[in-house]
Amino acid sequence: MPNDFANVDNGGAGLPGSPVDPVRLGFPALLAAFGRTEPIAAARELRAGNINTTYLAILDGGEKLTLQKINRHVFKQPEMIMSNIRRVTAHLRGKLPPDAPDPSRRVLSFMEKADGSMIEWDASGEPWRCYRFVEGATAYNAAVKPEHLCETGRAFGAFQRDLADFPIETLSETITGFHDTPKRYSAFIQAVEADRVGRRAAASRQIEAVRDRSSLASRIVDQLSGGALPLRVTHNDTKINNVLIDDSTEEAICVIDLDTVMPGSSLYDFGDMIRFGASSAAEDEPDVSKIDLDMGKYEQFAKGFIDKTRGFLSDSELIAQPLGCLVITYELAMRFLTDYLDGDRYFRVWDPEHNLIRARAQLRLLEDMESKYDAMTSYIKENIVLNDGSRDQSRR
Ligand code: GN1
Ligand code: MG
Repeated sequence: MPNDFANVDNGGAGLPGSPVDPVRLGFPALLAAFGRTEPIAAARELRAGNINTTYLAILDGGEKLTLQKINRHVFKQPEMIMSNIRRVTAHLRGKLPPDAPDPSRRVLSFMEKADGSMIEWDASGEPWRCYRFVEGATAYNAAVKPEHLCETGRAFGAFQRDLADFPIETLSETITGFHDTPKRYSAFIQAVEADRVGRRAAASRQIEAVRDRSSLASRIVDQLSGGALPLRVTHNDTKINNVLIDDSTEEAICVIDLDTVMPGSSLYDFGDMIRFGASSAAEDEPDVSKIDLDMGKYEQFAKGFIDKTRGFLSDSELIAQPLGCLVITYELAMRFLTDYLDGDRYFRVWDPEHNLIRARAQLRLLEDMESKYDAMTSYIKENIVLNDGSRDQSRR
C-alpha cells in the first residue's frame, strides 16, 4: 500500500528504500554527466512522492547522492524549474546564520554539469537531476513525535520568511495555475462531463460533494487579485515529508521538494501542511471513519508556523490561515477526483481506486475541518497574542 513502503524516505536507521540495479538504470552515465565517475557501490529506489522517481546512489567511498527522474508530463520545462531552484537555494543559503552547524545539510545542493546546467537528459529523453543526499535526517510520512509537527511548522514558516525578499517577479510559474482553485474546478467539471473512462457513476457522491462547495474555490484567489492578500514566494507542496528532521537533534533542518516554489499565498502553504500532516489518517485512508482533523496536531503545526512568521505576516493574514486548510483540502479532493475520472494520468496510483479513495478521504477531512473552523481560528488568534512578548507587556 502507498504509505507503508517506509516511514522514512531519507536517512533514518539503516538504508531507506529498496535495492535497484544502477547499471540497468543508466546511473554511471548520468553521474558521469554531473562529473562523478567513481564506481557505484549500491543504489536504492526511495519510494517517495506521487510525481517524480527518486533514487539514492552510494559511491565507492560511501558518498551518497540523490538521483531524481523528473516527471516531464507534469513538469514540462525542467530547465525552468532548475533555474528557479538554483536561485532559491542560493538565496536560502545566504540566509543561514554564519554559525549554523552543517550548512550543507540545511539547503539542498544540486550538482552542475560541465556546461553549468543542472539537468541531464537520458537516452530515452527523460530529464534527471542530482543532489547531495542529506545524511542523518529523515523525511517522515507521519510525525513520530509531537515535536516534529511544531518543527515542521517552524521550517515552512521560516522558508517563507527567508524568501520574503526574493525578487518574486523573477520566479517562473513551473506549473501554470497550480493553486488556481477555480481553474481546478473548471478542469474537474470538464472531466465529469467528458467521463473519459466511464467512472462517473462510481464517483457520483464525491462529484456532488465537490459541486456543493463550488463557492469555496475562489475564496483565496479573489483576495489575492483584489489585493486583500499579498502574493508571496511560497513552497506550494508543504507536506510533512518535505521537511527533513535531524535524527539526533530532532530539529527540522532542511525543506526539500522545491519544484513548485512559485508566487502564491501563505494560506495554501499553511493549509497543505495541515491537510496532510494534521489529519488523523493518511491522505489515502480507505476507511473514512478513521479520518478527522486532529486539533492537537493542528496546534503544534500552527504554533511553530506562528513562531517563525509573526511580525512578518500581518495578524490579519495569520488569522486568515484556516481558510487555506479548507480551500487546499477541497482543491486536492478535486484534483484526485479529476484524475480518477481522467483515467489516472497524473498521480501515481497503486490500485485503480486509489484516486477515488484519496478524493473521498479529502472530502471527509474537509467536512471535519468545516466543523472545526472556528476552533482553528481561535487558536491562531490566542497564540498570536500569547506569544507576543511586546503585546503582553503593553497589556500589563
Ligand atoms: C504531489 O509528488 P508529491 O507527493 O511531492 C503533488 C502535490 C499534491 C501531492 C498529494 C507537482 O506531490 O500537489 O499535493 O502529490 N505535486 C504536484 O500527495 O502535482
Ligand atoms: Mg512535491
